[in-house]
Amino acid sequence: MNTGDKVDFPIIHDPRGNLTFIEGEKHIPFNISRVYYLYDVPGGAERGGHAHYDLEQVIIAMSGSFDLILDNGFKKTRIHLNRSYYGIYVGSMIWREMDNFSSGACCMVLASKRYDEKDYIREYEDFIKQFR
Ligand code: T46
Repeated sequence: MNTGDKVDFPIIHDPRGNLTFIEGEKHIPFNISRVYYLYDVPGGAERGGHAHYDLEQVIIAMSGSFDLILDNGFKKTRIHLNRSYYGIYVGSMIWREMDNFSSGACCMVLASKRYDEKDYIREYEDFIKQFR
């Protein structure tokens, strides 16, 4: 799986409301070690602005919408997320930013590892140095 790939999850359609489920190593290419979510994001706010040495993630718009900007050191891609039945795969060494959050947006992230500040590259210059 490549960074930016859309990952479609199963949908059980039901007149009572739809149901989607995600199983680690089956619907996404890693075991889920951590789940976190961003919510109550004020209008105009930006999140992200870093890369990870090792972490893999799948990013999902659980409600509302937002944009995910992915930068592999050579090219930037902007992806609009607005459904809870798919996610975007983000591999290691990708600079990511998120903006354009709608009101009520909730961004859920499935992560391959537990939180580790040492896995972050928080300065863009340090990130870009890895490719030059
Ligand atoms: C990412 C984007 C999409 C923790 O203590 N545990 C955690 O699991 C996380 C994710 C964060 N934190 C602490 C670290 C900071 O003190 O929460 C604070 C805010 O984290 P950060 O500024 O990194 O949040 P975002 O929204 O800019 O980035 C997050 C993830 O950190 C990052 O991995 O890819 O969401």
